[in-house]
Amino acid sequence: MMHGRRREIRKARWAALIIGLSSVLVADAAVADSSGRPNILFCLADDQSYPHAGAYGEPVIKTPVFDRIAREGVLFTQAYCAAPSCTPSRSAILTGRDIWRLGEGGQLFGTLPAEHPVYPELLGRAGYHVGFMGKGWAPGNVTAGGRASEPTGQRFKSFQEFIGKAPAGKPWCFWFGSSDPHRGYQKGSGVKSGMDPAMVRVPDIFPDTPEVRSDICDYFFEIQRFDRQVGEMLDLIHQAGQLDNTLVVITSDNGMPFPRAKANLYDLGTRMPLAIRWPARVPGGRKVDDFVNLTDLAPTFLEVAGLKPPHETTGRSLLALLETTASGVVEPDRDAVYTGRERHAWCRIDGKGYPARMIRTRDFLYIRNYEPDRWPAGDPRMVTNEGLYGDIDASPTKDVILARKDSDPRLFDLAFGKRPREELYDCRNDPGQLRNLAADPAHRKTLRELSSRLTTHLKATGDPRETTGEAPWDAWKYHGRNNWQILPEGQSTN
Ligand SMILES: [Ca+2]
Repeated sequence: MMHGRRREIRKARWAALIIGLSSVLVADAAVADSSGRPNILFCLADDQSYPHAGAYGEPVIKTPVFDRIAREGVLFTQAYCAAPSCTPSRSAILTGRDIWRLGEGGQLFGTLPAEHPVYPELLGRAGYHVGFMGKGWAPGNVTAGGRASEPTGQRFKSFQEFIGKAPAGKPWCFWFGSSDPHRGYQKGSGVKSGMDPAMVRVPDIFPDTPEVRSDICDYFFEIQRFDRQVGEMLDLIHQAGQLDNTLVVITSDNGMPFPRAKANLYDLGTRMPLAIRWPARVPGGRKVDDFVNLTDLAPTFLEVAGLKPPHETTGRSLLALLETTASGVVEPDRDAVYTGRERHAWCRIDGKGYPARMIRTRDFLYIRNYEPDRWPAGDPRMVTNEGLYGDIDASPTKDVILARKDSDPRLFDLAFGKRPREELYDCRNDPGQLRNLAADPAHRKTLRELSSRLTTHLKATGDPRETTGEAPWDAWKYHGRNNWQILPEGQSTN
């Protein structure tokens, strides 16, 4: 866990680097690739959930850049990350592989073993000018897995520097990893900027209090900053005359840093904003309801560059879908996604994780918790940087739910309590995913079907949880700082 203040300083530095870039003309910019391969600009928010962008109808937040990409390109309504946690989600984006195929790349503060090729490396070998700025593959230890360099390519101080150094005649591929809207926040910044907290749509899982509304505004405030920064980069590409043949992707690595969101397999943890624009080949103005996983991006980037994805890839290229003129359901077999989680923060005795997998279809969410005796949000006897329940970032909203434990035990239990081995939610009638129907006889058939489908997928993709029953994750090294203490028996406040 990065200390909040240090993170703020780092974020302020990034903001300072980018502000003002739009006024700088790019001299001698690279001309388009002679073979027609597009540039690729990948913009990744840090902890932003669906539907928190203007294009999805969210009334308070203003994201004109995301909305433009959606309007002139394709807006996805059912996009999911591969894991609701920074490092594994980024490992999956970079490799196009499910987290259970990535060894130590599948958990927070792990390492990404060199045996798993990443798309920036493959594009670099194919002649692309590759770089990144901000948060790349992180947090974790790059070299422990046998890599000599960052999986996201060469680090640049700014996008201006990167694009200025792009060789003529070569396409480029850039990863912009924002640290927004990751915590910490400047408390009250959202409301102070003019947002009306009364207009905020408070998800069902949070108590509707002034503190929670303000906390959500602070989160929106940071998403808006990310959006502006992407806009400044688009201005530079426009000035270079390359916007038409640049594939622009805007999405997020995992859900909002609030209870039962980030580090959880519910929609607030896994369902992502996603918009893609590429005027040269992608008809715009479309909304697509197919279920896509962010693992689909790496094979997409490889395909537009004329490369085949490596054999181990589980994602499926989106190119055919992008090149149609269709809206709604375009490829009917994209009717489900599978995601999972292992260890997130170091917040259980002996560093144990909370292993779980899920399948999300249009109507249902089914979750399998492999160790239901463990605490899903962290052990209540373990004090971490994030307080108790260390898988959930310290926050005003977390404090409100903890303080209301006795007056609102239902929300407390949903956020922090133990969970049964199986969970089933009817997303049509319970979009907040609060009523577990796994024990409901009326849903037994659905439960069996989804359970079977999940098992089949996990076995087919080689998940050790289902194939050998081995679970190496808990024994793997955690490359973060472990600041924690265990309270004596009986001293836990919860
Ligand atoms: Ca994140």
